[in-house]
Amino acid sequence: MSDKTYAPSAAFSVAAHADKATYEKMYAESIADPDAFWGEHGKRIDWIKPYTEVSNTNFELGSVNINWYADGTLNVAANCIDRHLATRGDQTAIIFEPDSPDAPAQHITYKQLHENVCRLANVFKSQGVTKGDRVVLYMPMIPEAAYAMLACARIGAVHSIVFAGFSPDALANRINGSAAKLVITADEAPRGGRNTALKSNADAALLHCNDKVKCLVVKHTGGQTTWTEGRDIDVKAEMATASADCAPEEMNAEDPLFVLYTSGSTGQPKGVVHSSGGYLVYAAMTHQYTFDYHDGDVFWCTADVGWVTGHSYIIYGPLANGATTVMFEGVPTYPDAGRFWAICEKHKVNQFYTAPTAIRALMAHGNAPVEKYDLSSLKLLGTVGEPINPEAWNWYNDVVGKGKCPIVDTWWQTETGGHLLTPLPGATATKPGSATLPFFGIAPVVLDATSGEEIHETEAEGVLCFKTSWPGQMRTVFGDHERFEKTYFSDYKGYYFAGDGCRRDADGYYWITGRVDDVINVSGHRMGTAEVESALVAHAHVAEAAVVGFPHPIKGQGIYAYVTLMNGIEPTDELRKDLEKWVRTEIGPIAKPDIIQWAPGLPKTRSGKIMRRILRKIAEDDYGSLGDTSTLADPGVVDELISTRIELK
Ligand code: 6R9
Repeated sequence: MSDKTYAPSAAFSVAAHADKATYEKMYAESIADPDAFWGEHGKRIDWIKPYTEVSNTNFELGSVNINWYADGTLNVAANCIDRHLATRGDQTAIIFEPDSPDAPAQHITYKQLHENVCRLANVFKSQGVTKGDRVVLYMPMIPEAAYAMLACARIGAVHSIVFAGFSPDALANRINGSAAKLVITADEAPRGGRNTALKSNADAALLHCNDKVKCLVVKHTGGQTTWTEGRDIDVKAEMATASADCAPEEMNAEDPLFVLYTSGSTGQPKGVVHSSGGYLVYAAMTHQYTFDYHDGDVFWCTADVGWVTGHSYIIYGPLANGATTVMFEGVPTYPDAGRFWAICEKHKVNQFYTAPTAIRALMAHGNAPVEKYDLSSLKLLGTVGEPINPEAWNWYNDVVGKGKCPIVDTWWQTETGGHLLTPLPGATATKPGSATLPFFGIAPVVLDATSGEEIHETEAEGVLCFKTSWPGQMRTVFGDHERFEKTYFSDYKGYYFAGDGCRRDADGYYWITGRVDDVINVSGHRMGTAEVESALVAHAHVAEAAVVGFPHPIKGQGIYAYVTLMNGIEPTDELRKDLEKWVRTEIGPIAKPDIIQWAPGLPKTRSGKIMRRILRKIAEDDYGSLGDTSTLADPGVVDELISTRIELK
C-alpha cells in the first residue's frame, strides 16, 4: 500500500462545503453531542410534523433497537420532488442516457418527475397497493425505475428492488419473501447492445408466486412479450389516463422506505430494511459533503438502482438535494471502452462515481479511449464497492482526473445506508487505497479479532466495528429481527460489526483489508488478500487478480492467486516467475503466491464483486460444495477455472 498523500488544492478547499478546519470542528461536535448535531442536520429535509426526539438507539444483544427522529413525520417523495418545484421546477432532475449512443438522451425536469411519479402512484393505488405494502421492482436502468421508487415512497409502499441481472428463481424468492402485492418490470432491458427478456423472466418467476400478484409492464423496447390477461398491466397506458395529482402520504420517520437484499457473496441473502427519515437525512448529507455537490452540478453515479449505491446516490441523496442526476442504461465498454468518458463530455458531468472493477477494466484498454474526450467539466471522482489498489487509483487520478480532481474512496455497505469512511474532498488529504476518515457522527473502532478488545493505539489492525448508531443505519432484517442482532451485534458485544478487517495507520487513516473471511493467515502472519491483489495488479501485464487462502501443509494457509492478464499478453512460465518475484519485492517473501493460475475471467456477482467463496473452493479442490452459484454473472468461468486448476507441488 502506498503512503503518498494528495492534499486538496487551496482553490478546491476554499470553495468546498467543508475545509479541514470545518471538518474537524463539525466532526468533534458530532461525536461530543450526537443528538444536538443530528437534531440540527435533520432539518435539512422537510418534516410534516417536526421531531422532538433525535436518537433512541441500543446495540446490546437481545434488545438491539435503532430509532432516529422517531416522533417526526414526513414524506420522502415530497422531499425529493415537491419541495423543489417552486425554486427549480424547470431544472433537470434526471438525465437519462440510453444504452445505444445513437438514441437521444432525455432530460426530465422536477415538474415532469412530479407528474410522472404522481401518475404512477395512482396506478399503484388503483391496483390496491396501500401504505406498508411491498412492491418489487425488476427494472432496467430507465426513468420508470426512478418513478416507481418514488411512487412507492409517495404512497407509503415499501419497495424491494431486484437487480435486473438476477434469475427468475431469485426474483420469485424476493417476491415471496416480502409477500409483495405487485411486481413492476419492463418488456426488455437493453445493455451493451443486447436485450435481456425481463418480462419472460418475470413470467417464469410468477409461476412460483401467489396468483394475486399483479405484473405491471413498461413497454420499453416494444419487444414481443406474452401477456396474461387480468394479471399483466401496461404501465404507460395506465399512466396516460391516471390523474397527475397524488397527495403524499404522511409517514413516520421510522416507517420502512425500502427493503434491499444484500449480494450473494455470503450465505443466504438478507432483506436489509431502511427507514424513511434517518435514511434520507443521511443519504442527502453524505451526497452533499462527500461529493462536494453544489447547486447546478451534474452528478453521475454509474451504479445500478438494483444496488444500494443506486438507491442512495442516484435517487434519494441527489434528489433530496435538488440535484441533476444521471441515469445510464448501458455498460462501460459499449460501444467501446470510451463510453463513460463520452457521456461525461456530453452531459458535462461534474462528479463521477464508479467502482474499482470498472476502473481496472477500462485501464486495461489503455489511455487512448479516455484522451479522446473533453473531461474538463470533472471536478471530483469517487469509488465504492471494494478496496481500490493504488495502481488503479493512480490511473484514475492521472488519466481521468488529470491530477486535478480529488478522489473520494468511500467505504460503506448496504447496511449502512450511506458513506461511513470517506475523505471530504476539500478537507482530507487522500492516500491511494485508503478510505481515510469517518464521516460526521461515525465512531469507528478497531477491535482485536480474537479478544474483541478495542485497540486504543492510533496504529491498529483488526476488525472494523462502530460504537454508536447513525441515522442511515439499517433497522432490521426483513421479518427476522433476531437474525439482524445475530449477524451484526453478536460477535463483538455492544458494537455494530461490519464484517471487514482494517488497519489504522499513524495518521488515524483507515485501510480496509477486505472481508474478514478474506483475510488469510500465512505462517502466523495475517495478510489482507487485497494487499496481494494490489501488488499483482500493479504489474504492467496484469489486468485483474483475486487471491484466496488454501490449506498448506507447512504454512497453515498458502496463497492461491488467480490472475487475468492484459489483452494480448501471453501466459508463460517466465511471466509466472516474474510475478512471484514481483510480489516478493512489492510486499515481501511472505506474500509470494504459492500458486498462480491464469484466469481468463473471474467469477463475479452481477454487481461485479469477485466471489471468493467459489475461488476458495476451487483452490481447496473442493468442488462438491461450491454452494449457491445462482448469483454468478457468468457461470462458465467456474468450469474453466476448475479444468485448469493447479496442484501444489
Ligand atoms: C456500498 C457497497 C459492502 C462491502 C463492504 C466492503 C466492500 C465497499 C469499499 C469496500 C474497501 C471501499 N467495500 N466499499 N471495501 N473500500 N471503498 O458496496 O455495499 O454491496 O453491501 O458491499 O463492500 O467489504 O463490507 P455492499
